[in-house]
Amino acid sequence: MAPPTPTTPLQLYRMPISGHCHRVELMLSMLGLPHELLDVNLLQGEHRRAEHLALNPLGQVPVLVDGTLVLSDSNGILVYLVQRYAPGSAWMPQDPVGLAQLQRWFSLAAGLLAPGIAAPRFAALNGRPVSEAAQATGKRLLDFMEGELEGRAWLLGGAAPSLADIAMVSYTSQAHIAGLPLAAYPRIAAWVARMQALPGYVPLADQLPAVAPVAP
Ligand SMILES: N[C@@H](CCC(=O)N[C@@H](CS)C(=O)NCC(=O)O)C(=O)O
Repeated sequence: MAPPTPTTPLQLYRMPISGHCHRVELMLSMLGLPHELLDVNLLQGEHRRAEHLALNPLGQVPVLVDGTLVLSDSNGILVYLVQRYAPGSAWMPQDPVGLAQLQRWFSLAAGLLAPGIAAPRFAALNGRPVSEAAQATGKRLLDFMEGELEGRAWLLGGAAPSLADIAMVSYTSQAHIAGLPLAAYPRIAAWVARMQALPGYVPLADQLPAVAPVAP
């Protein structure tokens, strides 16, 4: 039986510079799912407004709305999109070992990636100094990834990319902004280029949204 197609466009509440949001946007785009992007400006506190808290009481983006279904958490949303709209595809392994390895990358995408690359990148985008401790965390992660990519095109191995690649690529593609240039990591740089060459790849923003002037 063919997987369902959405009857109305999926809605992604996101902030364009957020890699957490970008990984969901990537999956929507690569699966060819109709969707609309709704910007939530965190710098202006829009994630703390009642309308957004009604969608996600944690006050975070991304949030995906699919009809009456409202989902938060980027990695959870990735799992939903594949299981609902591309079940049985290479995006998500089904065997016990493959699933365990995917979960490991999800944990890294929710773990070391945030303090190690996302946080120093965000500091740099804001013109703030980048902490050496954060960079050391980012370096630990990149060293690990470089090792994992030895002899592999994709993070889980195999012939096709998976959700592990989707979860990791957004922030990693802008590690240079965090002061961690990928020139030092040739396998990661080649992997990012492979991801960026996939049909449906959309770039992650690298500029903060303009902040509306505050009334005096
Ligand atoms: N575990 C969440 C984390 C999402 C997250 O940290 N979102 C940030 C933007 S990148 C956010 O909304 N921060 C606002 C806040 O926590 O107050 C996910 O993977 O979706």
